[in-house]
Amino acid sequence: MTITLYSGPISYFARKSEIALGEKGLPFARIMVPFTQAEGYQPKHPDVLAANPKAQVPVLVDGDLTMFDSSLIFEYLEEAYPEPPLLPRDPKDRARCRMLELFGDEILLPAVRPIMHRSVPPTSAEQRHQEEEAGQRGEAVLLDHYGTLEDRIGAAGYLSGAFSIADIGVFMAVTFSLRLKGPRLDGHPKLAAWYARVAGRPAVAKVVDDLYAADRVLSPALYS
Ligand SMILES: N[C@@H](CCC(=O)N[C@@H](CS)C(=O)NCC(=O)O)C(=O)O
Repeated sequence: MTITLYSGPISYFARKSEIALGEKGLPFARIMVPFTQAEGYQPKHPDVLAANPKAQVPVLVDGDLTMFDSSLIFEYLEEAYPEPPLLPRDPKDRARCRMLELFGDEILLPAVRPIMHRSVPPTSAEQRHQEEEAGQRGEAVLLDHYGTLEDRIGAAGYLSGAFSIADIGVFMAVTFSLRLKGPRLDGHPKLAAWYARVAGRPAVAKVVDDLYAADRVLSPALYS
């Protein structure tokens, strides 16, 4: 039975799910919900409204299961389709891996939010100046976290043993920062090498190419 994923063209969380499905080699039908910079996720897709009380993507349908939330989708995919694994085996290592995935969503992404204004044209020079002041504070926080992550890359070249959901989460946050012209990784050579390593994985590259293709259409302010 085919898996269906409701995704969004520049949805941080839905693109995480796409990477996990790709890494596990699971074919899926993708339904892109409407998104524009002006209207956001309006109008909401009726299937997403029916499936998720938070009215958010990703939503995954697998047979008689309909579920939402990218981290819960990781958990489901790992249990239902264990090979190849996207979490370590040892319970404590699994806990560490989950915390790093959460670090991407709940620590890095909030530091990226203050630069999200860059994806739309400025309404006034004064407003953009104020937005950029907040943005620069976010960038300083990000750089601080990059320093921490620099020491977290393990012997296998990934964040939590072999490639895992920790890499997917942190990679997506760093990708969002880079697409929003956030701080470059040059000052953090191990993190930069990790980023290139993750970006080079076929399942990741496919999603990133697709994300940037959508972004060039939806966020011309970033590409002018
Ligand atoms: N914790 C959720 C967050 C999902 C989320 O915020 N999705 C965004 C797109 S990246 C969304 O659908 N936003 C529309 C809205 O909140 O109205 C997850 O991990 O899936």
